[in-house]
Amino acid sequence: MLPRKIITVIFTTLSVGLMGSPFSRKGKSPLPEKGRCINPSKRRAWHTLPDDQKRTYLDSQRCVMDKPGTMGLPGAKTVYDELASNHQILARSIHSTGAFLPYHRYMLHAHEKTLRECGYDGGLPYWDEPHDAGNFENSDIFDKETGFGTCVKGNSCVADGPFAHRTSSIGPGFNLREHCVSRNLNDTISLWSSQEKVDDCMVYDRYEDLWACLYMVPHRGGHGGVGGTMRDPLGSPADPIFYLHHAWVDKLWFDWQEVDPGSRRHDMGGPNTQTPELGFPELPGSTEEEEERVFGKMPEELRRLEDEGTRGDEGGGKVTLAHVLTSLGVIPDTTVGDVVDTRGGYLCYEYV
Ligand SMILES: *[C@@H]1O[C@H](CO)[C@@H](O)[C@H](O)[C@H]1NC(C)=O
Ligand SMILES: [Cu+2]
Repeated sequence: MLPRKIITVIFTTLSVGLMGSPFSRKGKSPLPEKGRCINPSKRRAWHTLPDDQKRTYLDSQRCVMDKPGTMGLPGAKTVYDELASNHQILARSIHSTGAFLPYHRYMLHAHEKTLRECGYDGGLPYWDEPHDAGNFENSDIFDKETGFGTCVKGNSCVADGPFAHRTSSIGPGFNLREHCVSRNLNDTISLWSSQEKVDDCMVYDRYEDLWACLYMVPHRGGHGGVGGTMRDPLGSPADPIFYLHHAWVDKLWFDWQEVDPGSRRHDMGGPNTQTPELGFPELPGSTEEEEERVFGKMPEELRRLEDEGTRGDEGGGKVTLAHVLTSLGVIPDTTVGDVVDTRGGYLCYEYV
């Protein structure tokens, strides 16, 4: 099935067996402190990075995209595709649910690991979208030498820069059909990523309101502003700009938490699953209608993996700190509680 997952389970069992009992017998703390975070990596805005750092990031990104995948996930030919595949399979439990922010934070962490294996040792960059809102057209993030390639009006395949002529077999929607990575700039929609729209969300005091606001407005500003592949709610990670966009969304959650870390870092909520009558709230029609008209019928093997990844998500329930985050074996599963603090030990970074 998924060999790496089985290995993960074995390792987890082993390490609990090795570390748990001897420590507790001696009456010391039952487990060594779980990864302390002493020197958090710094996540910086792309437009502030020197060109050589931009190039290092882009080179590592290409390295991940050129490595053959090992997980056997449907449509995933490369290591890079494996997270895109996860995003497609689990799409309905990680969008318009309370797990939206924690899952994408976990996904960024997995993404960072893949880059590390390709020699990248800096902090993940983020796209400071308010800096470019309403003017994605002139953003230096789309530079064809030191950026992600030109983003043009009118849907077209990315034709220059480090990711020119890339294709993906994850998507569109639930399809597993090879298609080019495309963009279709819209600076009307990119205004949803403006500081004003961000501020509208930051007024909320409860996670339950925050996530929904970030999801519906600034998050969609980046996806719809870039357009093309980025506009596909399922297959969007095929465009590597996805990770810089989501690092920014993650920063918004981080910034909100920093206002009152004592309570906001542990504030969680939002529904566990999409409401079937609503599906994706930004799209017309129910889950079933979306599958018929927007995404295409979900193939059986994807459905089986979706079931596997969402077991335990009760319909009608709320997302809690105990909620499990899975990448179907790409990296070990964890819980929401492990990702709420970016300097908590499981994670070790901060936005500067
Ligand atoms: C940009 O998006 C807006 C809002 O969805 C839409 O009305 C408009 O037609 C789009 N512009 C282009 C050029 O596609
Ligand atoms: Cu997503």
